[in-house]
Amino acid sequence: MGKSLVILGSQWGDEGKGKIVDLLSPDYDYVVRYQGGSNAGHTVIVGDKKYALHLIPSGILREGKKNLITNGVVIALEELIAEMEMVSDVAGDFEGRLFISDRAHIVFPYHKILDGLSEKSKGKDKVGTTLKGIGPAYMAKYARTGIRVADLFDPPYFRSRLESAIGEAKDIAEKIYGESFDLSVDKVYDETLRLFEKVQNLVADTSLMLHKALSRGERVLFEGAQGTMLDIDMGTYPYVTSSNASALGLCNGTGVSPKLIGQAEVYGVSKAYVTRVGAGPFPTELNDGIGQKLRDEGHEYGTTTGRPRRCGWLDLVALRFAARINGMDGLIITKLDVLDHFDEIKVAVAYEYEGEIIKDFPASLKVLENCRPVYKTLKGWDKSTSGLKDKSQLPDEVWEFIKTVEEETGVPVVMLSTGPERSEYIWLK
Ligand code: 2SA
Ligand code: MG
Repeated sequence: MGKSLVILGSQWGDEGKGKIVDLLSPDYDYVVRYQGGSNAGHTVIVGDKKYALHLIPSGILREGKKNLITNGVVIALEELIAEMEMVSDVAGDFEGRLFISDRAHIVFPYHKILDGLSEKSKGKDKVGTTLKGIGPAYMAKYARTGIRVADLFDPPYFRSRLESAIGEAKDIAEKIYGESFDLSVDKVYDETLRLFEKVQNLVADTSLMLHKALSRGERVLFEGAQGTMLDIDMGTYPYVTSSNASALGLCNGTGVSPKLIGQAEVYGVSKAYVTRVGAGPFPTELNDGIGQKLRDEGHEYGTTTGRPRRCGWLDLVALRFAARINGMDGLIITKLDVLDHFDEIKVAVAYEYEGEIIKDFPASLKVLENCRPVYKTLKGWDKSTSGLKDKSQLPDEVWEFIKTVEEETGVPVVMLSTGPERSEYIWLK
């Protein structure tokens, strides 16, 4: 009997969490998605097939694992069902394998419309959302106008909630954004119930399930989506997502006591460099040939939207911050091989702001925008690390890179991912 484990993004998302969760899931009984929605894009490669998961936990690709979508997630039913169809060849029967919280909120078409209108109205200050309706769905949840999975079992109640929600969404569109949209209550109502019929047998009290599982000492793997720096409370607000994408979201997102969650270990996943999609501060961003080389070598384009990702050197100020707020027990570094052919590799160890050295990640957007990274320059290794499986094969310069990361963050690097395949990794601990 081992501990449960939390895997989360230490940066701005796309750190390669999907592959890591898939890799580690054989040792766990449950895999749990607890926040975000179909804005996530977790890519897992199995043999010659590539699966891009958005809502379903990556454990679905492993036989016998129970996969939970808990109350903190916002669910677009049409996307959930499309995804179930996509993985059905490996997943087999979903009953007993996929569970959906009765307390999770539903993302409706009007949330997606409002996401688009909100972004449009912001002009050049837009957040660069995935347009999946995530922000408006969480807004509805906190405004207490949201509709939950449990409500769909009571069609008259659902219909009355839907009528007022659509009315309100139209009002917001007109009064705030000066635009109108056409969406009939009947159509959304019928379509939602038609889709719900396909998944209603999967609905469960996932809070209770998890409480029991953890109390019995069963092993749970919690799969974070997006990344710590996109966390609604601790990220680069307002350029964040609308959920707690750090470990801070675990209790409210699962409905499980901190006492039980606190027994789990926490591993943060970080690329060997940094990427970000969407707008917002990014102190180590490189708008030059080096940034382009990282993008090309790392194939840095969004899984959900195909957008080119912004690229830059590893930011250890941000990583130190992520290590602290998540209580990280270990770091997993992915895409090391993208750095294989650079003469020099830089890592930011501090920021300089108005002549002062800052080592703690600041809250203020203004301060962040004017922070200049203070780099430590490391020697490149100019050898291929792609696909390596044994730590004795790692060049000395890679060990130097790892040592710097460990010293600056105070967290041991426990694993390196050396390629997209399931088998391409090295345990260092
Ligand atoms: P949203 O849609 O409201 O959550 O957008 C708010 C911000 O959060 C960022 N965000 C992401 N960043 C990286 N990866 C994400 N998932 C997909 C992927 C994204 C894609 O894995 O590639 O395909 O483009 C993700 N989801 C949200 C978003 O860029 C905004 O900055
Ligand atoms: Mg992703």
